[in-house]
Amino acid sequence: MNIRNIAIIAHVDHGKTTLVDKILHATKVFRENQETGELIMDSNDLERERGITIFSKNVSVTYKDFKINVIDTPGHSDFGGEVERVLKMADGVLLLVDAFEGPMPQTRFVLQKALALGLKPIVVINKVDKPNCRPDEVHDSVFELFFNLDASEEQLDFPTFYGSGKNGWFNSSLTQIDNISPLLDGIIQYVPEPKVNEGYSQMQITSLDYSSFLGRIAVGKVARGSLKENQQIALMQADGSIKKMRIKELYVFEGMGKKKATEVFAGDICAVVGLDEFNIGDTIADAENPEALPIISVDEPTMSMLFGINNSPFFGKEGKFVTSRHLRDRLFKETEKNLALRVEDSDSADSFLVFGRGILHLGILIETMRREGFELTIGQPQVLVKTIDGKKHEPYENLVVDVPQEYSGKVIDLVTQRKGEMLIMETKGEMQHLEFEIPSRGLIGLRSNMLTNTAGEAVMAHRFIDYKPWKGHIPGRNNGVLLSKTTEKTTAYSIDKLQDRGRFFVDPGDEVYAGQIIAEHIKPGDLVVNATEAKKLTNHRASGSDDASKAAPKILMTLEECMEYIQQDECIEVTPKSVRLRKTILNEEDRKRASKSISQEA
Ligand SMILES: Nc1nc2c(ncn2[C@@H]2O[C@H](COP(=O)(O)OP(=O)(O)OP(=O)(O)O)[C@@H](O)[C@H]2O)c(=O)[nH]1
Ligand SMILES: [Mg+2]
Repeated sequence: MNIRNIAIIAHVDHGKTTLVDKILHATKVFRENQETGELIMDSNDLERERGITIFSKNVSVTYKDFKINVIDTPGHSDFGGEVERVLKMADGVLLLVDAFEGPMPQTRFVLQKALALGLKPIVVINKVDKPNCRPDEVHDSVFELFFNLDASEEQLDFPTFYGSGKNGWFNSSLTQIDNISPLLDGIIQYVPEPKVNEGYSQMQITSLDYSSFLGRIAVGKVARGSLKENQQIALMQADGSIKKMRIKELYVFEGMGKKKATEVFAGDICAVVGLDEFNIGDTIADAENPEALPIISVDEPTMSMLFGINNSPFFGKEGKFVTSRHLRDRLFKETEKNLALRVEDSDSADSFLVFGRGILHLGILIETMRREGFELTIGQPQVLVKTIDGKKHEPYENLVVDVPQEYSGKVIDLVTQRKGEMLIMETKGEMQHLEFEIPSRGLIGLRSNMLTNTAGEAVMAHRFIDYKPWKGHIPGRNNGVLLSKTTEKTTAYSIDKLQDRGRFFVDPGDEVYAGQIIAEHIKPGDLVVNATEAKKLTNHRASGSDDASKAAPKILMTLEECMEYIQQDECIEVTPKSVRLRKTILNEEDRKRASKSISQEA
């Protein structure tokens, strides 16, 4: 059977998963009338809640005697390393670009990777149903991007399709139709068939799947020869070691699932069951004539956080896994599949340094662990500095902000305060398009500030560029916090009284502890307050009105917002049920002493 292997790549939210959904429908993967719902591909709980793709996924459809293996990839920049790896399974890519937004930082990154692998992209200008979209202009800027990324003549001559994944059509022109057949025909026509090399078995493991029945499953494209059920193979690892083992079962992708196979030939994407211990990047090779494929290089981490056991007074109340042993085992296990993650022991036996690609990358791990029943203490995210030629260097990123004209001044101010430099400013429809270069440090906490300052209208995206010289002091949070003086239940009475002091993170009736951050102070500087006082009882009780709280509803922050919010001397307590902000040193006296000794050192 003829095979086509394509990966769908794009900036976050440009519509990759929606397109995969439409491909599944168009090729009748589902029974007639089968209830499927939206974005069935984002199947993981966290993906559904956040509306983003975290893990790349394989599906396979049949169209006109062709088997098309489709790989959906995540668009968020923290998962760029994952995209880079799975591109190794593809012989072509669909580069999706939003017809309004045009190429964004991650468009550039994924395209660059695809071009470097010699793939010839098909460009899909998506979302042409959006009002004010500019498909022709976007097409021109995509061409310019190819050109700037040194695309070859052949790559520059890319085919373009236009349409709307949401409305279920794609065409080679802007003429609206009612299906996606032109795009499917385009895939068959423009994506080359996979190279089929004869010879001894060879497959590089480029991704990983889990099954509760089968355990860890190795996924990759068979590069040479074939793989057979029960075959004796050599697993060749990055450190040069070679382990002999046997393939228990083989699967190929079919629809959204997998189908058992006895032999899988070069060119097809295959899932291997029964390998004891393997890592992504390992080569499955012929047992007698083992030859490894080149090692996959992975993006270096740019950020670190301290993960510790929960040492708050509420320790152990809500979680199942609370010891440093649990924590350590879980973190090291994660590094087996989470390639961009690194874990190191710290000076303390109760905490570990976890290195990742960004706030979201680490946030997803914390959220996953909390759902598994872990309790943790998380420290402030730190960017990784490097010494290059004897000088301190830090990661820099490209930051793109699209914002209505009237707010552009504010955005520029905000980014400049954080040591960003503006590179580009241009008008895009009714929006102002701004591009900056900014130290990654400056990005931490920027998003929420940006949204408050632009009435929620700013759309921002950023992407790591390189390490560059240290840019000096960047101001942290402006406001101080209100800290609880006591360990008790907060009362409506106290919180009411403190309304003009700060904006609360807790509701009346919540249990709090001394040293917990319960509100943002309206001014700089921290304040220890009593939020747990009960109202003095009097004989005269105004009927009813006493209990009615006038307190504003508490501010809800996501885990990632909390990660960006806290300062050096603060941390986050994460349990399956709660996320609490706190000072690292809970006792007021100890805290004062510590901050004194720090300011003396400085
Ligand atoms: N107007 C419009 N919206 C679309 C279209 N295609 C997708 N969307 C919407 O855009 C949002 C993102 O779509 P997804 O398919 O999840 O985007 P994605 O590229 O997979 O996003 P990530 O996996 O997070 O990178 C969803 O709200 C979709 O409904 C389209 O053609 N037109
Ligand atoms: Mg997606």
